[in-house]
Amino acid sequence: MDTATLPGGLRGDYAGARADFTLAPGAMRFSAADDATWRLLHRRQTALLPGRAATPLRDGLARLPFGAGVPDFAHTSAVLGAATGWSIVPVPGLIPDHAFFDHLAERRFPVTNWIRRAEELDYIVEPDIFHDAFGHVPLLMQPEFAGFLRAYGRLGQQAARIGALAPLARLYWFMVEFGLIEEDGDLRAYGAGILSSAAEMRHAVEQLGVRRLRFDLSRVLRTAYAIDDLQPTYFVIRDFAELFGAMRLLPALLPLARDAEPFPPGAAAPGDVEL
Ligand code: HBI
Ligand code: FE
Repeated sequence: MDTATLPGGLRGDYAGARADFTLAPGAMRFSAADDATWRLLHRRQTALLPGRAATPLRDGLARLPFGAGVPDFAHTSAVLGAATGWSIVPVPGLIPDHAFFDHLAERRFPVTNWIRRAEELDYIVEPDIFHDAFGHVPLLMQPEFAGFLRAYGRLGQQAARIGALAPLARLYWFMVEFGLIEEDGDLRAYGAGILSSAAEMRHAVEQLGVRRLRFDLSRVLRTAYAIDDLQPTYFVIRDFAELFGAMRLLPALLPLARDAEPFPPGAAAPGDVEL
């Protein structure tokens, strides 16, 4: 169990995980309190979506069985599979990059098999099932984005071989966790880290003084980020085709970004196009 590359103190059941870091589907035990926590988070975040969340995200969410309580993995995988061929697999929490990339490359999205405690409602360090399922799964119902994430997983395996995981992790952070998209001339959120957080949703879409930049792959690959605060910088795509198209440039840009000095979180950089 090579958990050596993981941060310490993770709360999930890593001892019970298999070599690919998945847990047996039956291993899940959610209490009535967990269901109540899920429903509270689901209700609060769903109320924030109109005028802030991207339409494909809202369309995907409407087709998923997420309203009654903590989602059932088999039922969610059946709906997701019919839409884009993806499934969700239970994991104890964050898993090593190589395992994560392997799952994405095979169209399996790792979803944590526990939910935050009531006192963690507004902020949790590790991704729990609400972040993973409510934040990431609805967009996996969208074929273009699902295709991008599979291509990302395949590239992760290559990036690991050339020591370019850091720039690739920045692409995931800015464009999967905190991505913004233009929609009919307005700004909309599609990143999972935004959609699963009330504070980040308002900050990303409405806060003044936040740096919102036109998506530029080289800039994203060189932009450092802090994981424990609201983001000072976001990147905005025109549509998912722009993000998908950028994947062609990655093999050439990854080694350059690997060897370049990263821009500090929130800093301006030459060539930035602010929105
Ligand atoms: N593990 N379960 C889980 N979920 C993630 O989003 C995740 C991960 N491991 C690594 C990781 N994300 C990022 O470092 C990616 O950039 C690889
Ligand atoms: Fe995430």
